[in-house]
Formats: sequence, structure tokens, C-alpha cells
Amino acid sequence: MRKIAVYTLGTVLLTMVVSVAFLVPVNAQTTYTQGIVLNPASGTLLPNGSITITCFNEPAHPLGVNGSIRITDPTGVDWDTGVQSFTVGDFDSDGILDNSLTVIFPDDFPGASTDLIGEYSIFCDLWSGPSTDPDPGEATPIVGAFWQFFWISFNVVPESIIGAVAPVGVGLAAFMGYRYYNRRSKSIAS
Ligand SMILES: [Ca+2]
Repeated sequence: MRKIAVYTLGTVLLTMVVSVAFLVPVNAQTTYTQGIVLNPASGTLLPNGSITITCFNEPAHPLGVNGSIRITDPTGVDWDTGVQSFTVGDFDSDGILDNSLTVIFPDDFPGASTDLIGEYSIFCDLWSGPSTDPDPGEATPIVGAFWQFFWISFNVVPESIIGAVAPVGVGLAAFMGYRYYNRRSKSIAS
């Protein structure tokens, strides 16, 4: 009688464990992070400078990711990668596998240049699965489209200076706060 009870309890526990093991992957919802990352991150370059553009999807999709990057210069001329398979790797070194497509503008686009002052637009679209461009509205597990801009300007503040200015600004704010507090304390005391 007791043996049967133990056996039954064991069966129930085993069933629960198996159920949980099967339930986890079915119910797990993967949240994908996607977008465009620029280097330099400010997106501002001197004339004839280069910019690294990465379009990504994280975590890596099991079906793979395909897509393209198109850059439009200030005169409206397009420079397009065409449809490419995104690389599976870890482009941002955060320990999570991702799908990414990285290009350097203008280096990777023969005939392109960054000698025009003004705004350049970046468009990236991506989707999971086969390399053929899906029809509009066609259901795919993931799909994304992103816009970003970068600028060519004579007035580019090097990022190293921006980095140095920020702590000075914080220090100045703390000093001003101290001065204000100190003056206020005195006026209350007098
Ligand atoms: Ca990553």
C-alpha cells in the first residue's frame, strides 16, 4: 500500500518535471533587440572621414537574418549593399550571439565619398529566414526597418574632448551647488 503511494507520488513528480521541461521552450517569448549602431557614435564626421555602420538583431535568430543597408547622400544619390546574409557573431561583445551586417562608408562603396557637407541618411531593413526579400505584409518571424542619420561637418568636436568636458561639467555643477548651499546656510544663520 505504501509502495503504491510512493510510486504514485514519484509518477506525479516526474510528470510535473517533464511538463515543466516541455512548457518552458513553448512559452518562452524571445524579445529581439534591433537597430543601427554608428562608430563614431556621434554620427558627425569631418569631410572625407569614414563611418562604420552596423545593423543588427539580437539574440541571433535560429532561421538566420537577411537584409540590406542603403545610404543616401545629401544630393539624393543612393548607395546600397543589396540583400546580404547577416553574420552570426557577437559584434557588440556583450556575450549574446547576434546577427549583424557592418559596412564602412564610403570605403565599402566604390565611387562614394563623404566630401559633401550635409546630412546622409541610412536605411536598414532585415528579416529572418530565406534571403529573398519578403513581399510587403508577408508574415515572417521577425522583420525590422530602421532609419538613422550621419552628418559631414567642418565643426566636429572630437569625442575625446566631449569625454573630458562631461566630468568638468559635473564637477562645476557640484561646486555651484556647494556655493549655493553654503550661502543659503549663512543667510539662515545671520
Ligand atoms: Ca551581442
